[in-house]
Amino acid sequence: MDLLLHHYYRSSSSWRVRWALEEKGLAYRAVAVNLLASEQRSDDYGAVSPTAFVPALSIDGRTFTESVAIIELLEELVPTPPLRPADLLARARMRQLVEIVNAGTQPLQNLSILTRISPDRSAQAEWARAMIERGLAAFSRALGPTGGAYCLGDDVSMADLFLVPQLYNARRFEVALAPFGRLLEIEAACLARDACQRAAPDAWQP
Ligand SMILES: N[C@@H](CCC(=O)N[C@@H](CS)C(=O)NCC(=O)O)C(=O)O
Repeated sequence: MDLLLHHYYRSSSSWRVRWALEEKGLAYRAVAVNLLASEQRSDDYGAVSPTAFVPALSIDGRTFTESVAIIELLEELVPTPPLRPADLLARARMRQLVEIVNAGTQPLQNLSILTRISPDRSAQAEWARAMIERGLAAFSRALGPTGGAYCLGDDVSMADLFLVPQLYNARRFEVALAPFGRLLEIEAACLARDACQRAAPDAWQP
């Protein structure tokens, strides 16, 4: 399988996909799209992605965007190790957690939204902080009391792949994380994984 990833090192959605690729031990080529230089809105990248967002993953020449769709496709193409629980109710809980980040948190603090909220950087940051705090609180409530190192027990899952990059964004926007102790424990367990570290922004910083 020939895999080509368009991504940005600091993009949380890109980290999700890099991490899935690493967990599955898949080799891939990567092309950096510099969001701060607005490369996502270039004609060249417009030919890759219909949304002008990263990530985009090309699999044998066919390109897919949206990290949920990409990771679910990888899961179907390469089922082991699994990133979704087999139990259907646990899988639904996982999707709920994924969407709290994917639909309910990250889009509201995305660069293209922040610049429309206000031209003022501190007003943008204040908005982003409020949205992230709200999202993490919802994630914590949805998680409930869990056993095991990860969101859904002893096995890493897509829920973790969405949580940890969102916590990274939370720090960038100086969200107070003390109320989210359980999430920080899960994050520490995830960051101890080689696959997570290989996918992390630090490993890709130009
Ligand atoms: N739901 C999309 C979100 C993609 C997204 O928002 N990507 C951000 C970086 S994390 C982006 O490209 N932002 C560029 C912009 O806002 O112009 C996914 O999961 O792939």
